[in-house]
Amino acid sequence: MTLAEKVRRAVDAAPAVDLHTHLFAPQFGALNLWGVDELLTYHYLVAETLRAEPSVTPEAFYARDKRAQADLVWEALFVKRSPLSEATAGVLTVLDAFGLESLREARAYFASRRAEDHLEDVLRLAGVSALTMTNDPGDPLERERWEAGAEPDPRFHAALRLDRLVGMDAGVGDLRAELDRWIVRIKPKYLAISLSEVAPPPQAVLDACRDHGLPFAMMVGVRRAVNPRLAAAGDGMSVVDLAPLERLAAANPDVRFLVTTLARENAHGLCVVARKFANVLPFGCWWFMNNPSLVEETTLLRLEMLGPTFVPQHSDARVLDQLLYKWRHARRAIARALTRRYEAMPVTPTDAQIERDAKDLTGGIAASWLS
Ligand code: FIX
Ligand code: ZN
Repeated sequence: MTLAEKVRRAVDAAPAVDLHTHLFAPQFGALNLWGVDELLTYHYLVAETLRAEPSVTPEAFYARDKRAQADLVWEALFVKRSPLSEATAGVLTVLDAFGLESLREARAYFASRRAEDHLEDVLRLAGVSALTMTNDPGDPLERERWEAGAEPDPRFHAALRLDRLVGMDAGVGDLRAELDRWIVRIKPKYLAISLSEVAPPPQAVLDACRDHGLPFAMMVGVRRAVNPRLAAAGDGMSVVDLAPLERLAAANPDVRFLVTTLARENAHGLCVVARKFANVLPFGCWWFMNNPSLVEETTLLRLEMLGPTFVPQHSDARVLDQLLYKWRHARRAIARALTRRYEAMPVTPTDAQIERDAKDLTGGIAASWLS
């Protein structure tokens, strides 16, 4: 077996711990999305469809029901054109994993599945042992579930998302009391926010993280609603200044920061910050970075600058079945980057070394930050 094959096998076999998704445990009812129509109406594909078919206005697209939107996406991106983009390739990887060849066959298959069985199959096929949700108490549907006493499947960890809670118009009187209340209720593994620029969070957030021993995740570089007509598909990105992150990490050595950036241009700078501050963990290739070429490039860069002390990828899945493609594709890119680093070593790594590194990178390091 070649070195590349050994690494590929080890990375494929290593359980993934998914640090950031938008999935919900089955206990959240309709918030738990799965099936081919959900896959096809993923906002990445909506953006690609509206680009490929400019005669369809965003308003006309969103006026259709979900099944009709999915039909349009299928026709535009899979029938009239070859599915060459990463998001379209992802749909094909999912269909292939279940041996499905057409939209019709896929719809019949998903309609025949029981949610519980489907969850087990997807987690097993994707090799995901645990994942983190994005839990927003500002979302009325979600809030209702938590307040009704939802206890999520133990493989689904909670993460308290603060975008709305600390937003300008949140109207939260006593933020610290509100944070404590939600931390006790949902038992999050970390607190998180998405930002256009790195900005220090309110003191109450840092204090809550410190007192509860929870990391604070910052997802940096998103510019919301650059094209509001596209709704969920309308966000853009920007390159950010990472100096405020250095100041934040230096001023709060007892708080752990999980950080991901949206711009390719920030990947290198984030590695430099992480070299200076052990309380900063670079994680994942977020959203517009989640392309196989960029995942491989970024993982190689991080290995070169940090060794195996970062989390190469999270899925950001919104639809359960996406775990299959996001992890399958990420594993290939991670394995390629790891192989290149082993090839640069003067001695061949042992099987045990390869296995250890693969496990650390796909799940071990993420798990240690979640414990
Ligand atoms: O803010 C986030 O967590 C983003 O990942 C999402 O808002 C975004 O819509 C997404 O799904 C990206 O993959
Ligand atoms: Zn996300």
